[in-house]
Amino acid sequence: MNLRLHPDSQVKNDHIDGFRSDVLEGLHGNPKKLSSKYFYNKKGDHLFQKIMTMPEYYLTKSELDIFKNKTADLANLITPDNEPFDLIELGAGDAMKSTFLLKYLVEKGTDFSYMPIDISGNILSILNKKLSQEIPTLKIIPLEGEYFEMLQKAASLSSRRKVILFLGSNIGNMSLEETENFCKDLNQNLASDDVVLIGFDLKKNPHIILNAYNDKEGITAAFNLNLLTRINTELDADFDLKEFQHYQTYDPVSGACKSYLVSLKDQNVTIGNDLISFKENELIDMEISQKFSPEKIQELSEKSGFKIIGEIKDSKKWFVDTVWQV
Ligand code: AVJ
Repeated sequence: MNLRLHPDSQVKNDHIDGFRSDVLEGLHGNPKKLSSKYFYNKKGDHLFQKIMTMPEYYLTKSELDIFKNKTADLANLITPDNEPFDLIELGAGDAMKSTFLLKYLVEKGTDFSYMPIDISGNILSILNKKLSQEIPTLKIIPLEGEYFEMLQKAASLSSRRKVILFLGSNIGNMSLEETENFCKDLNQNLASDDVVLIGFDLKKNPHIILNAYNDKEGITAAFNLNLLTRINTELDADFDLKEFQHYQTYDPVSGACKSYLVSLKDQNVTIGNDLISFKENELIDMEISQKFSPEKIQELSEKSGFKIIGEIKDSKKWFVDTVWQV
């Protein structure tokens, strides 16, 4: 595997500068936009862990059902011959689901290293600590940063066959166009026996989907608002959190589940030396969590040059883990 730099990652050698310029560019645009990849600071990691335990947030439970109860099937799809390989996880988080697969492979005596990639150094150190206790013999190489940058790093550390995990419908945080480009890039940079395990949240009753992102307790709202707090502290800004309100939508036709923050009045916000003006009811586009039909998944794989060699659904058939080969 010989990965190119993703165009996105080339400008971002410095963490804060990338954050500042992304935020300013997004808020100077029309419509205003912030990137959900910045949700994951320490507080954001904690809020997302709370989201995963909410009864409404079925995604984690559905995929956990697959990883817990269909572990052998998963292992068979990604490593049919049990030959040595590297297991790279994009957006690993706390690796709660993948731990079941890791344990299974270690018990089977499979020779592999685990390379979790995440944008949050905080969650990676939690993961590292937890996994070294739970599976002491596992070789863990945590990689903090953006997906493609760290994939390249992983490829430079080892030349074994790659199995890439991209779970939790993390792929849904990109627009459909970005998703297609991402999959094409991935395809161009993998060797022919490498595989990618991608988790997709499937279209289902729209109430179930909307409720997962619109909890009464306001945890999802706090998760969104936390990005404004992060901008306040890290970029010297003065967002008044009381004057922004979370608004969630789901369009069952396109499958786009989107979150916004609504400005509750005409107001100015300063970010360092920059001034951003909001009209009353003006929106900040915060996050997309795209939902997929089986046909769309098939189409995406074909357009990006992959072949789907297997898929496993949870018992409710709400979520699917698919295995893609070049
Ligand atoms: C971590 C990207 C899979 O989009 O479902 C949860 C993030 N946002 N609730 C998702 C999220 C609001 C989550 N992913």
